[in-house]
Amino acid sequence: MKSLSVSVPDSRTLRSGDTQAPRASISVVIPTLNEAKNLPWVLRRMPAYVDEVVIVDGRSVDFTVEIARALRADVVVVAEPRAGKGTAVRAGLAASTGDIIVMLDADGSMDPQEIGWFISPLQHDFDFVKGSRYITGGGSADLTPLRDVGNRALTELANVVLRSNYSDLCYGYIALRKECLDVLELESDGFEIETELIVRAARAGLRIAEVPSLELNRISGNSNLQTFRDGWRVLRTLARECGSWDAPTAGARPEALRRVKYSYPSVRFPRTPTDPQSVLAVPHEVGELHAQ
Ligand SMILES: Nc1nc2c(ncn2[C@@H]2O[C@H](COP(=O)(O)OP(=O)(O)OP(=O)(O)O)[C@@H](O)[C@H]2O)c(=O)[nH]1
Ligand SMILES: [Mg+2]
Repeated sequence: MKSLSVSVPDSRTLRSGDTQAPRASISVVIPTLNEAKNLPWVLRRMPAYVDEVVIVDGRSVDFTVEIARALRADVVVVAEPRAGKGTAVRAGLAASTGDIIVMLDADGSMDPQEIGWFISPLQHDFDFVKGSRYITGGGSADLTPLRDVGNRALTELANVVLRSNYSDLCYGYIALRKECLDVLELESDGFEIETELIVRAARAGLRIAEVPSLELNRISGNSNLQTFRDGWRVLRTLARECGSWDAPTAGARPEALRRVKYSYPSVRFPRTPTDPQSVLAVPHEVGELHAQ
């Protein structure tokens, strides 16, 4: 009997001239301010299909940068001495080279193992994907009752003004296509960068999806967010954005985003149990840094 053999081309061996588009590359941008104790957990849970990790630091007085380098030799470190999460995020976005950029925090509250959930809608023609702690499958161990009420109120307000149906405004686990950055013209310096991103994405007509995300407790150290100060900044940003920012695309999905030059990685979505303590051990060389 004749046997039938089928050969499937391996994308790594495709020669130039082959029609298959290159795989989209993924960058992860992480602003860090004294996160030396938390970064090991975050970097160890980074999925293997992430091509580039960019940390933005310039103000840490612990060993955040050294630990990042010890754990991931190819980490890109962007120095940003000016204060503010927004300033850091903007510097990181500008420095990252991936076709897809994911933003997450360094304190262990956002699990890199969820990145696959964020990539999936991008594979299906969405431009901008944000995490939500309020839809089925999402949740938070970190939200205090006061912040929960404040966030719900701000989300409602944003939805009325934007005629959108976001479920979670003040949450910065976001993935987007790099082309979106030109459209969004980001300028915020503080925590309100998340509001700016989310409001402008809606006003610019991007295709937006929300995916569930489980926010965990910060592993160690103190939050840099102040509920009333930053809540007020979010409100002010919301007012400013809806009043004065003119979306360059006036609500129509930008032409540039309709042209996809790459194919998306076929990612698996692991959901391993999340136990920060189990992966907190710091490798030998980093332990020595602490001892100095
Ligand atoms: N480079 C840099 N990173 C910052 C700065 N402020 C905050 N970050 C980082 O931004 C991320 C979010 O900051 P957090 O202090 O955790 O604030 P939050 O997550 O909004 O608030 P919590 O829910 O209370 O943790 C963390 O990774 C911080 O290290 C800053 O001024 N510079
Ligand atoms: Mg945090």
